[in-house]
Amino acid sequence: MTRQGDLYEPKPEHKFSFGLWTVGNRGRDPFGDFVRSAISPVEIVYMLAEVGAWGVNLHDNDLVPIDATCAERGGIIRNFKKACKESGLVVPMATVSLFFHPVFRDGAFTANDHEVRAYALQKTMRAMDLGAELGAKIFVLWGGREGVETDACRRPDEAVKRLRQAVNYLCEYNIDKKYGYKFALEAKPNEPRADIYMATIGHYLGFIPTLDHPDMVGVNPEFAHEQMAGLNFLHGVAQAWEAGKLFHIDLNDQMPGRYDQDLRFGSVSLKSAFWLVKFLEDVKYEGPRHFDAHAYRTEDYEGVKQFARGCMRTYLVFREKSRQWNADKEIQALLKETSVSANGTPKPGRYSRRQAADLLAHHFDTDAILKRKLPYERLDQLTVDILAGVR
Ligand code: GCO
Ligand code: MN
Ligand code: MN
Repeated sequence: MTRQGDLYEPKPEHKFSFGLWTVGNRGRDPFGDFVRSAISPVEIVYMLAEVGAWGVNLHDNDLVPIDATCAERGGIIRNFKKACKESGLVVPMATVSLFFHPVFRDGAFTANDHEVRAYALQKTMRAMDLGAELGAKIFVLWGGREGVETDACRRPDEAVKRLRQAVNYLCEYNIDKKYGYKFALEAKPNEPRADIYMATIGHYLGFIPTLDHPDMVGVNPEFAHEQMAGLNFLHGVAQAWEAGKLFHIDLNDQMPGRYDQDLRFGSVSLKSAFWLVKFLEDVKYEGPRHFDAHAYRTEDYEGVKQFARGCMRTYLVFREKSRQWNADKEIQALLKETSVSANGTPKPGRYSRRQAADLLAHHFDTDAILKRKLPYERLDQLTVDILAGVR
């Protein structure tokens, strides 16, 4: 194998994971039926091992059918654990489906019907039991149905209160059971509801400090979700990181202004995907790199493997490109050039009266400041050259 080939080969230390629902996606959409036959969770585990993934994530009902008996549940878990052990895959994250069953048509934790809210909590606690049994340490909560088609349904601040109560309750359960989970809250602006509460990463970053156990709770940003809202994904991720809240990440791709596409990572937004990978590598993010995406509806399972390999390969290609970017002498010189300032300029740090007085008294030569160069055109073109492989 060539050295380059090796660089782009997924390894366990890269922490690439896929949900059972991602490679197991059978291509049904609102307009057409399944195009791929069903494959079992055990088969998915072996497929993921074959393509070189490190981890497999799941919703409770991806593994255990919602109507399974206790005995069936036990057998399913045993077989799944065995497959994971044999293939060397780990289960880093577990989650709960609070969106598929029709009972959640008006939401789960925020539903108006008290019984639905209680059922949602029970279902989540059981999903936490399942995840803990499989060794998961991250529990994702995505409130796909926590939203509205019309705001006549309820006051949105009431929804926030109900959500807070539910997350607080689950944190207590986590403590009580000594599961050691970190909860990662996943935002999305719409789909399946017309509007989903907690539309963006930022909404959740504002919500988390209002919880009883804020340290236990962070976010699970998803590329496509911020893209659907027309936002800069990297900026949301960076703010989560800076706040110590980047507990998990969902990587995929999405054309802005379209339906929820869940495309192969890096397949559309090459440059944004590059900046993201560069950020995660630069800050040494150590969590899973989870691909929450699925193959085109045109593919069979060979195509699904190509899809999965493609997600990981693109990540690793951009990781190398970001090393090249960081090592590029011209890029580094340009970066240095953009952050110089004249000697004798007051450098406001921590506030003091004395320092504030200096700053107030200082004369700024704005003409001189304006003469300094900000060569971002060149910097960006160098980035494009690197990505295009001509540098
Ligand atoms: C979506 C979401 C889901 C969640 C998953 C984990 O748009 O459907 O991204 O795939 O990530 O349910 O809770
Ligand atoms: Mn999604
Ligand atoms: Mn997701």
